[in-house]
Amino acid sequence: METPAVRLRARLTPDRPAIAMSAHNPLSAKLAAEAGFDAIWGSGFELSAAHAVPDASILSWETHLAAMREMVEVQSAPVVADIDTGSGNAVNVAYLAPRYAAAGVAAMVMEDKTFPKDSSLRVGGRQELVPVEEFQGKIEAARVADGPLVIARTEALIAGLGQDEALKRGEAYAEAGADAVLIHSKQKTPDEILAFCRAWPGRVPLVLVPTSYPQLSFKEVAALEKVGLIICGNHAIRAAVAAMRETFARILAEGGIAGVEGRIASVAEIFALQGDGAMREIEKRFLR
Ligand code: SPV
Ligand code: MG
Repeated sequence: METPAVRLRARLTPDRPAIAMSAHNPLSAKLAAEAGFDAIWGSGFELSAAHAVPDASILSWETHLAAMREMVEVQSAPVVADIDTGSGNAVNVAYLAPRYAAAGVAAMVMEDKTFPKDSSLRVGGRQELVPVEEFQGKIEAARVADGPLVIARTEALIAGLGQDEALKRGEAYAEAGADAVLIHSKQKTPDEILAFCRAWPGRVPLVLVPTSYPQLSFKEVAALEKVGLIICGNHAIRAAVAAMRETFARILAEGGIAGVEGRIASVAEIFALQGDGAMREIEKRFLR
């Protein structure tokens, strides 16, 4: 059966990693798919930012799940859902996973931090990890027959526990049934991640989120032959914020909207993104 998970698994090719773009609503997901990204990253950071709250388990899982369902509905690239810690223990995960499966997501990324989580990128953030065995139980609870892939994310490097602990955790998570392992780092250079990738035994593909070390190109990652998916973690919301700030400031500074006209999307473009063409078909067929 060609489920979103099956499609995504076939694209986790370490000699040519899939590239996912972050999204915070259906429109950004649609734009990412239109641009040609292989997958959509249903980012908790972006969704939290879009609600103007911290990425610290403030939004409910229902809010995140609803956003994932809406992203699946409006475009056809596989959606990789960032379920953070799974909102609790393995029991919570066992109830969440079928709901994400029903929403049509291709994969769920679950991290080994304690609930409530704090953002990995936050300076001085709370980065406490659950015991390995506990997280293995959560991975097992996340697996649904014919459901989303389970990508286990270790925060061992983020928590400052070092490469040996990160490798131990990654291997234990693959052993528990994870389809891929996301290894995250907030070092400003890729050295820590490159060392981890080279030491990784390759039982399952790795996933990287190179926000902190943007100098690492996709080509360099492909050359490692260990990474199946590269996630651009927050580029949709950062692009949107920068564009809105610039436009808003210019309108006020210029005392009118004429100056920004050629720099922003046209109303016709927005109609097209809203699916106006499809609605016209419906009108033709059914409106009497
Ligand atoms: C997210 O985008 O929500 C992530 C990636 O989990 S990071 O913010 O780098 O932790
Ligand atoms: Mg997140």
